[in-house]
Amino acid sequence: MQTSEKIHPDQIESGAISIYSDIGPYIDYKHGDGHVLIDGKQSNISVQLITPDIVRISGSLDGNSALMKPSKALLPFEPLKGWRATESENELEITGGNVVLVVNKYDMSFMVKAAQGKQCGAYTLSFSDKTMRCQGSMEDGAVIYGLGETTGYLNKRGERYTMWNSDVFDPHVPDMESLYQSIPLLIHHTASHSFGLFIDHPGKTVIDLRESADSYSIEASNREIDLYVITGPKLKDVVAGYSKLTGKMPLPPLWSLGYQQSRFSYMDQEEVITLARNFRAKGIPCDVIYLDIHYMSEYKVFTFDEEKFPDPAGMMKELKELGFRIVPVVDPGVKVQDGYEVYDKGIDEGRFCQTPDGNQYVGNVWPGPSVFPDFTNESTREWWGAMHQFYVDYGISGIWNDMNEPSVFNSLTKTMDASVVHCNDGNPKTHGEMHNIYGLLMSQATHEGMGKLLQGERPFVLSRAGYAGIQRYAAVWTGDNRSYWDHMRLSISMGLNLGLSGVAFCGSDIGGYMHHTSGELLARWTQLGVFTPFCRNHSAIETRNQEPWTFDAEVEGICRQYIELRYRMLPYMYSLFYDSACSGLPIMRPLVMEYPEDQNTYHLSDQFLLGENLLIAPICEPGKQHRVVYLPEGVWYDYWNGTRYVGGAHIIAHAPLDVLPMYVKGGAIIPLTRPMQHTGEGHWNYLDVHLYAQGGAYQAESNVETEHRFGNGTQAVAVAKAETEHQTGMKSIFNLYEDDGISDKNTQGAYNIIQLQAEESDRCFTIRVSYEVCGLQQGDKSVLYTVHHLSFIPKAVSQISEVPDMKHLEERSSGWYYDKQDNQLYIKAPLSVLQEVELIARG
Ligand code: MIG
Repeated sequence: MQTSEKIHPDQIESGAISIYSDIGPYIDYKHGDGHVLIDGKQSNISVQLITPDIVRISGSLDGNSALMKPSKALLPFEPLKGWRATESENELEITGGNVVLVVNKYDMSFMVKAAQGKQCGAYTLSFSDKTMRCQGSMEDGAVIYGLGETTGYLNKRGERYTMWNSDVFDPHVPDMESLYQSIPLLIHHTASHSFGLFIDHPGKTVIDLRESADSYSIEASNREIDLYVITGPKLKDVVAGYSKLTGKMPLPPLWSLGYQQSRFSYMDQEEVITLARNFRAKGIPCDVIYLDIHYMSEYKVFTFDEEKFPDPAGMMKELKELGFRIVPVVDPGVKVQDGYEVYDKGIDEGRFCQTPDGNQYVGNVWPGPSVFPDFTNESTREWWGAMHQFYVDYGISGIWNDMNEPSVFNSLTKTMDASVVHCNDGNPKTHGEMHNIYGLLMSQATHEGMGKLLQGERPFVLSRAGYAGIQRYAAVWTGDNRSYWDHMRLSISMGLNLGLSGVAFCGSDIGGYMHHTSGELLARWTQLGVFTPFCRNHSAIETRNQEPWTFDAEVEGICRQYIELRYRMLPYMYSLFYDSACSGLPIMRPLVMEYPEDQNTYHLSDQFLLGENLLIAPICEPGKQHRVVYLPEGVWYDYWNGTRYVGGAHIIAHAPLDVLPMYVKGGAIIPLTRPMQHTGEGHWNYLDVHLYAQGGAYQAESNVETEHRFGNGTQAVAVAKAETEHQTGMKSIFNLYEDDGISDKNTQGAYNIIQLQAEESDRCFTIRVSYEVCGLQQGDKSVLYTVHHLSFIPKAVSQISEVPDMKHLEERSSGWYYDKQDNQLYIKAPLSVLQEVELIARG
């Protein structure tokens, strides 16, 4: 702990100020193979087109910038050809694809413009002894998103971050400029357009959005700088464009979407089995139990402690019968111990990182003195990957990579020495130059290795550290948070910016890791956590237990209810995961992504959308039962009681402890299934499809203050009738994805896409369902459609007969029933691959 002495006026260190010089003036330019090389007095910069909308600008003080190699964050690319250059007295203008670059000859600062002349920033490059710096313009009123895993709020303007993967056990407060992941992506957003700037530098990079009101600076600790401008113009284009550079999350196995339980540590085999039995006895769905470091013998990776886990195979067998998977932690540090196979082999084969004088680099971690694989070599990644046979033999298909910043227990740098050498497949670099990518390469080794060993099954990897592109190999959790309400709130903005930075599969320790959670906090955090892509409850050694039943019956009931809701929502969730795997867009997304022109959304750090149409607004403070929720344009319904709102307004949600404020947009189609104890298979024989009509006409301009009513559906309908302007022909689509949930056959076409369509017109509501893609043979499904908030009373549904009540509907394979009280129309009809379904309800 520090005291006030820290700020003793006589001991304040004055930071050394670096003097930066311009890289210009301009000398000349020449066309190269897929690039333009611009020579300046101090540096040369090269310009390449990666896609018609993404331009790479590399600057080098010493070498030829056109030869600079991108880091392993990037997917391989071939620059496009066809730059055109025109020179005037003061400027060089080069045009390629949809991008125009205007270079000022005086100092070689440049401006990037996109199609339709949209400005994508003005940039000045400069340098000092060992650093290159880029200053980028920030427009008035612009907000800045991205930057991966950082503390703070959604908008990063006014903050400063250091990209340097760090094991931060101290509380994650705004002063923490570095956390475990480094994703140097800035997204500049205004109502008119968005663009992104990605800085590919796995060494230390300082990004300062605080010093100046109208510009930010990026300092890369290197004599070169490598920038990518992603021109947008929409926020979604930027995120999708970034995912073209750094890749997308592969669709994970369905079980990794289930609820997961962890603790540092479940100490022995008996405790693990008892935990699993407890979940089933209490009827709380769960798919995964984590094994933290105590499962190992002397913290040696690829071992089981023979005393505490005497029969891992037997344990795995029982867990399998109960429907559980195990995900063990695997750290990079390998214990220095003669006779330990991993160590011996690694030394023989030269697998570990060395110091510049050719000795093994040894650092202290859990096992004591340890050596660290040099994951920058492909052969070492393969070696490491293949060793996972040890886990696969026990039936394990998921691995948890921790401490891979890498974290080293030394008080000075807390990581490997910067001088440690990485062989990097024959292009050696220092650890200082590659630090931020170490964890990604470990997860790559793990993911690729497991992928091979599992022979057709999809692996799951969870990683603490990462760099741009980590999404290709691992899901990410946000490390050692605390059981603070503030950290629950923080997990939302962290998840949102991770999602905007390409990492769709992310989450935080539910309930909080350090500190002692409370029943109320656990209930609220579980409500939030079941709507984050990665859903795991985890807590630290010596903290109070926080499994769902460790408080009272009320808390347990709330946890069960919401975890069940997650399982019911799996068809919806899994489809969002599939979308994300195709588009690179996040699953949990900030409202600004869907409503980029609505300035009310720009700073929303405590509510989010799951997909496009489901709005989640958690309660993040103790003792609170109300909160303000912003509903953007359109019609919204309270998920729980159906109250109808016209958006573009702030409302006050009432949320007793068992209520998570959730809103569904008019037009939404949300497919659910029955709750289950674990995920099992990825296709659903029973679907419960909820369709939300617009609830009658609405006036886009109308003021919600006078519009909304708390209460039952009757009032809501009355409100709807009072409105005059009719919206007709509303049409919406949801693509429901299903596959076998586990194998990689999905990548060879073994999946189905069931297209659900709803169309609303005057006194008519039509549902159409068809198999858009049918690559997986399936039996018929039983589907119950619930249409909420019809604007008319249905008299008939085409080709389906009416039944007198819900009980009759349950007993039959088809029929319809209209519940006047709730204004809900239920239609039951089988769905088969062969036949398209068309259901028309008329009033
Ligand atoms: O320095 O493996 O963030 O989730 O329980 C602690 C023990 C090492 C840090 C991880 C945490 C995990 C813990 N690990």
